[in-house]
Amino acid sequence: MTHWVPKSHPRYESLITREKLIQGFEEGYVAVAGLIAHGRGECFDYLIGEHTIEPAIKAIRAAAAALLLAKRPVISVNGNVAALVPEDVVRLAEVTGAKIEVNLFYRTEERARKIAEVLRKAGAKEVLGVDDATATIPELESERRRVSPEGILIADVVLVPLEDGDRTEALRRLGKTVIAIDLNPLSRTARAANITIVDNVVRAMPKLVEEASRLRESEKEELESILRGYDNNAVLQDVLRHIVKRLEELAKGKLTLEF
Ligand code: PTJ
Repeated sequence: MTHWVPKSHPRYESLITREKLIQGFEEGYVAVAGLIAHGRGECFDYLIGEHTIEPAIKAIRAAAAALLLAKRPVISVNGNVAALVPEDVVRLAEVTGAKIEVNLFYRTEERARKIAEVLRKAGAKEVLGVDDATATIPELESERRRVSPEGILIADVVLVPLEDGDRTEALRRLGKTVIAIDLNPLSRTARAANITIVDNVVRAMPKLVEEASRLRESEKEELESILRGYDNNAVLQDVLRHIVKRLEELAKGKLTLEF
C-alpha cells in the first residue's frame, strides 16, 4: 500500500479504495485520467449516500439475468476496474460463463499486459484483448475500438464497468446489450446503456456476483421475465428522485451526513 491509512479513520474504506488506484497508477496500469474519473465518481457517491440504493438493486438483478441468458457474455476491464475489483471480475466470469477482456481508452500495450497480469493473479484463466485485440468496432475512433475477435466483437452482452460514452453507443449500434456500472446517472454511458447500475463498482460488483450465483439455478423463463419487467429509464429517473429527495431532506436538517 502506498500510504498507511489508520483503520480507525472514519473514511477508511474510501481512503483504501483511493490507495488502490494510486498503487495501480504507480505500477503503471491505472491511467492518470483514471484518478480524475474516480474523483468524479466519489462526488456522485456522496450525492447518493455511499450505499447501494433500491434502483441499483433492480439494475443488478436485471444485469445478472442478462448475463446468465447471454450466449457470449463478456466483462470488459479497464485500469480502474483492475485496481478495484479484480477478484469480483473473475468470480463473475466463473458464475456467468463470461469471457474477460481488457479494453482501454488510453491504450498502451504495456498497460494491457499489466492489467491481464493483475487479472491472472486474481485467478483468471483466460484474458482476452491483449495480443489478440486485432478486430475493430466500426465507427469508433478511440483506442477502445481494438477488440478481440473471440470476445467483444462477437459478444451479445457486454458488461462495461466505469466507461466513457462513445463505446457504449457503438456497441448498442452493433445490436449488443450493454450493462454499465457508473456512479454518474447523467453520463452518456449511463444514458446509452440497456441496463445502468448507478453504484460504486466496489459495492456493485460483489452484489452482482451474489445475485448471479443466486439466479444461476433459475429457469430461463424466470430470467426472461426479470428482463421484460426492467425499465432502464424508470431506474435512472428513480436515481435522480433519490438524490433530489436526499438533498432536500439534508437541506431541511432532517438527515445527518455521516463522514
Ligand atoms: O483504463 P482506461 O484507459 O480504459 O481509462 C479508464 C477511464 C475511467 C479513465 C476512462 O474510461 C474514462 O476517461 O472514463 P470517464 O469518461 O472518466 O468515465 C468514467 C465514469 O465512471 C464517470 O462517469 C465516473 O463518475 C464513473 N466512476 C468513477 N469511479 C467510479 C465510477 N463509477 C462507479 N464506481 C466507481 N468507483
